[in-house]
This record gives sequence, C-alpha cells and structure tokens, in this order.
Amino acid sequence: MIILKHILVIAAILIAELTLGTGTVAAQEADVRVVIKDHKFVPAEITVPAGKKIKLIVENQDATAEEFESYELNREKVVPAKGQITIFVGPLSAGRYSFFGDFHKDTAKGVLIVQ
Ligand SMILES: [Cu+2]
Repeated sequence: MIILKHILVIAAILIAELTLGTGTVAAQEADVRVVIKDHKFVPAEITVPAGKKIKLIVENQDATAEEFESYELNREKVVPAKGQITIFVGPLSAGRYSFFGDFHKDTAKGVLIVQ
C-alpha cells in the first residue's frame, strides 16, 4: 500500500482513538490477544462475540516489524519488532473477517470469527 494511504489511515485511527477515549473501561468490550511469531499469526483463528466492541492486542515476537492489515475491518497498523499494538473494532455482526500481515503476506494470515 502507498505511504500516503498509511499516514491517512493512521491519522484517522489516532483521531478516532482520541475521540472515543482509549483507556475507558467499557462493559460491552471483549479483549483478545494474537501473537505474531515466525511471520504467522498465533492463533490464526480468533473467535469473538458479535455485537461487542473488540479490543485486539497484537503482540509481535519477531525481530522484524509487521503490519496488521484487514480490508474487512478497515484497519492497518504497524506492529514494531518485539512490540505490541492495540486495535479496536466493532461492534461487529456475525461473520468472518480476514486479516493479514502486509509485510509477510504469504505466511501471516488470520481470520476473526464473529459469532
Ligand atoms: Cu499496508
């Protein structure tokens, strides 16, 4: 993806996080964690409840940066080497929402299963 698009997406997410007040404890929130290891998502399938805001923590255990990206979820965020990021999505309707690592597309694939 092009750099300008990345900057716009990151800016939009930052504004959304500021507006929504990241860090507030929402009763209707579900927390899930996924790890990036050897350029793969572990687990590759994550099941979350429908109709709830999802706090997705992405931890990168690799020595290289990765980018969490999902067209379905409209999210794109760099995960630094040995670092972690938090992504908020939802509330979502039931279905499958695929995501991938944009820097290692061949191996880093996953799906958020909402039910
Ligand atoms: Cu990208």
